[in-house]
Amino acid sequence: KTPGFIFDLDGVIVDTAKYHYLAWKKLADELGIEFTKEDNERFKGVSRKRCLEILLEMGGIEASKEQFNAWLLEKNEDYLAYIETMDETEILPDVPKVLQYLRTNNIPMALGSASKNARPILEKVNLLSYFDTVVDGNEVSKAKPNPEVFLKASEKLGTKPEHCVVFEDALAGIEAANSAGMTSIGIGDAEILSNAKFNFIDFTEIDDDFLNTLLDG
Ligand code: B16
Ligand code: MG
Repeated sequence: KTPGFIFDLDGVIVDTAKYHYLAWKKLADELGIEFTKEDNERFKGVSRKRCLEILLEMGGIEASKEQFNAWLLEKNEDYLAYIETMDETEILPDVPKVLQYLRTNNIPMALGSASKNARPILEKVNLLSYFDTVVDGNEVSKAKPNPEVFLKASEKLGTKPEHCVVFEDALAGIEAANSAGMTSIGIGDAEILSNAKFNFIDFTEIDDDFLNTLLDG
């Protein structure tokens, strides 16, 4: 059996959280809502729509459907302006090393992200070609911790969920991987991602020996 490897995007492959933060902060300032970096933590792995709902709840603001959609659009346009100039230098440390090792071993790979902008970001940082399939926010309706995004990725890879390995930086993402019956690998603070099967600060800690243990099942 060949395992399938599934990667989250933001916080695993690139740090787009800082651009999401700037775009949300700009909107929050306009609406007179206080929004800090700590608040932004709650937005990680969460869909754009749900993020705006949370922001408006924080400010006690009720919006019509039209107004809600206009703010969603505004946030995304600002975000797109921030990521416009992204390039390879924004790839998180040692990610290409791991992707290259897996490719050399003919391991099927998928992206599993809540972002509707996942594909253009992978193109900008020149990593799209590593992925056999991309499952992103345009294809899923149920947000993490619902396992839909990862189950879809395993289906598209043709790999059973129990043979899939998921790299995630968000608690909700680890929960999603676990409830899909997949091997979860937390990237980031092990205390926050305490429900992951394995934990690493980043990909510099992941060596070929560890990957081989995953490949052997
Ligand atoms: P977009 P991931 C998530 O990406 C981000 O962590 C989250 O902060 C963001 O709101 C979400 O994508 C939607 O992004 O506005 O581009 O559709 O971590 O699931 O790769
Ligand atoms: Mg993430």
